[in-house]
Amino acid sequence: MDIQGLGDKVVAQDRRALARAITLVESSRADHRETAAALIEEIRQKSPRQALRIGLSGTPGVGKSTFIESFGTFLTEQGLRVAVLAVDPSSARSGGSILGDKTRMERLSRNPNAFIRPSPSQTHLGGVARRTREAVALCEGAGFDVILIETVGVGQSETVVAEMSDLFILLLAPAGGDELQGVKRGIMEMADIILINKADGDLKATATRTCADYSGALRLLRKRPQDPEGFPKAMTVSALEEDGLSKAWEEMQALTDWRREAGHFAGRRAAQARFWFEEEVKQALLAQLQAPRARTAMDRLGQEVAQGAASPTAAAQQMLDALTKE
Ligand SMILES: Nc1nc2c(ncn2[C@@H]2O[C@H](COP(=O)(O)OP(=O)(O)OP(=O)(O)O)[C@@H](O)[C@H]2O)c(=O)[nH]1
Ligand SMILES: [Mg+2]
Repeated sequence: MDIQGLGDKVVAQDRRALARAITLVESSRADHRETAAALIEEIRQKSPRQALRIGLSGTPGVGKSTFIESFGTFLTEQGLRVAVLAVDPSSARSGGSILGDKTRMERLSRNPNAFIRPSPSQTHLGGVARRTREAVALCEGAGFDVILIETVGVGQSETVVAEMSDLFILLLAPAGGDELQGVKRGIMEMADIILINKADGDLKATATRTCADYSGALRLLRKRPQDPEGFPKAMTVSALEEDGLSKAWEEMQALTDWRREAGHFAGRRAAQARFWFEEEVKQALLAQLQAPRARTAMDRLGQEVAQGAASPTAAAQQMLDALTKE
């Protein structure tokens, strides 16, 4: 494969080349992995562009797709180029979440300044995380200004998305009653901005109340060094009526500008790069354990341990020695 040629095309904002490049990073074939790594490096050197990476999470039905459609369109109207990616560990659920509701993103998917890439049908979160992170790098190299990374709010995928985003947005629905919808504290602590969606029609008053509840809850959280006064904050929006979108964008920009000036933006990216480096090493080590020879050794040592012929510690040491010797 002509890596340089493909890299040139991606940097020149050729959409088909970008789609091909993403297909390459999605592949788990060893030779593809090598080519993909070379391609990413090639593009990184050709195009040191930086996009604003916005992670977006919310439970099924909260309006993520509708929000991405209207907010993405709004951003393109501001003259920005927008890429949409997804981390969906449960994509087996609907066979690729974004594709499943392409209809909800019809306008955006036809927009020449937007690029939507559905989640690949991989179930292993580690694989999806790597693929998305590399797709983010490719979209950045292709000069997108904003990259929206969507995830459905179940399980660990929020953490994965937060670890590859500059801003993390939590989308919530208006809720009656005084309980905070069982949103886990850990997830609230990751949020930079909470958007209460569906603040329209009959739901508007409830949305305003929910927003006040969350504003209160956010004030009770421990202050984070990466936040200026007033953040994290809760706001209401209506993705359907396209209301509150420019206000939300203003807040995102204000927060980003502040973080850039205070050094937190670069600091967070540096910490994330380090995190993913360590993650890659761990994944690679785990993969080594799956190799046939390693599995045979694991079985043999496992039996010895079970029969009392070796202690777990000693057997583990033998196993690690065998791995590093290979
Ligand atoms: N009233 C109102 N309804 C909305 C709004 N945003 C989304 N909806 C509706 O909520 C339903 C779910 O919206 P989606 O955008 O598909 O939600 P989602 O979070 O992408 O859902 P999953 O893909 O299943 O996780 C749809 O019927 C939307 O029309 C809004 O701002 N106001
Ligand atoms: Mg959706």
